[in-house]
Amino acid sequence: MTTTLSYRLPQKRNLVTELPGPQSTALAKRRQAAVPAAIGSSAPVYAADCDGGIIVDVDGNSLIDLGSGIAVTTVGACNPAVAEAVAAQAHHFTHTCFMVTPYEGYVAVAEKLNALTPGDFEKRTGLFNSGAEAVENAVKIARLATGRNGIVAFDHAYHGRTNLTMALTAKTMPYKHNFGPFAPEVYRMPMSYPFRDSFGVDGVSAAQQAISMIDKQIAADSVAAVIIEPIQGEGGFIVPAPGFLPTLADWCHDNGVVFIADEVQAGFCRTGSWFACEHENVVPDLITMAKGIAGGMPLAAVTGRADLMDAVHVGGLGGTYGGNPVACAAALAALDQMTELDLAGRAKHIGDIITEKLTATAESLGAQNPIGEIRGRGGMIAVELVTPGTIEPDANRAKSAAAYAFSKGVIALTCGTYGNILRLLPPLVIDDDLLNEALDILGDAIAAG
Ligand code: PLZ
Repeated sequence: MTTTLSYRLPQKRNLVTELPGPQSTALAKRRQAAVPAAIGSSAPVYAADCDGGIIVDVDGNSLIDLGSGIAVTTVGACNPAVAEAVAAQAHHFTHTCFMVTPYEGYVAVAEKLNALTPGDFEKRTGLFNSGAEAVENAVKIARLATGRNGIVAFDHAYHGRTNLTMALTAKTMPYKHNFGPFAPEVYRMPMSYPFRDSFGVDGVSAAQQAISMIDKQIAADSVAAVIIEPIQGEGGFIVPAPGFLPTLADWCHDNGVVFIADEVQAGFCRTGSWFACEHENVVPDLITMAKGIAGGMPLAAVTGRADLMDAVHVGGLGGTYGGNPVACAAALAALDQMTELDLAGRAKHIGDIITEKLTATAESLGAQNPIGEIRGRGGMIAVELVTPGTIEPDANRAKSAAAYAFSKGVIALTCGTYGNILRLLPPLVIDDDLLNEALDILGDAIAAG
């Protein structure tokens, strides 16, 4: 890599107490009395400081971060350019409400996203606060612009926790269970999941099956939009087989259906390109974005074809905080950092390191190897754990491997419909040595069962 990364905190794992330590345990006690148990934490040490690939907790432990706060801190959690932009903006104004007194930062973020997203047609961008809110707005726009109601989502999909996005999300526990009734006119189709479905790497046939089901169950002229994560996140870092996304996008195009790419998790250099749909040259009509966009500040966006976006009546979209000026300043700095530090290039480099190391782990375990598949792109890699010699999901192994890694100071998240996936999404500014150390520990964690 040509870019040199610099850090404020030492990029070294260092444990000085058991995890969680006494200070974190004391905070957990206060939390228990103040915060509902429904809101969980997968690595329950309380953060005191973060930089690069390191999270320092309140007891002085330094842990290695392989989760980026669920794919958010792509440029680091204290990127100096972001921190300066946030402070500078906060000294002038933290809020006016773009719907009351607008400001340049919002317009500049919109211009930037219109230029960065795929498609050489005229675009518009609306800014919101969370991934779920971006998805809600994309659906509103698609319905209004087409005059149709039906929305197609996929098996294993995750789109959020609001009422409409719960309806779009596939998995009931923990996201939907007993939270219904859900929004109507949402239809679920089979996803291409090469490791598990009968189509394997034949993405075109997998898409044709979904299309024929859409035709039979809904009819194209009742479908407003197809929404899909180009690489599914919470569902298990599922990369659809080649041809799946382009075939669906073509069908949408031919039938006046809005193709929405939910890039909330996979966007912003995470997969080795600005957006995951670019790997197959898919050009969505609308793209939803959040997470990595603003270096950790809450911001989300819908970018898409001007004719769709401008179909909505004046006043039809908005929200008090949408496109907050501090978040916009952070986004402008974070997006510049992605280019300056070549984070798309670093994502590929990180993906190569992870894949090579975990492949070696899998080989070293011989007949006892529980790694069914290592997949993903760039800095978004999944390890799917199974009973050795089968494709039977092994959720316990994922749980115990994550727990083992945590006990050694490595934060690794799990995901997947079957809960059997370790997902790696380190900050893209993680140092190579630190990443390698984390992977050694993760290898031991997987082997330990
Ligand atoms: N679309 C593709 O990945 C958020 C959820 C964590 P919000 N994923 C992390 C959890 O358990 O709540 C996500 C996503 C995709 C939409 C969303 C929703 O984004 O910013 O969490 O609303």
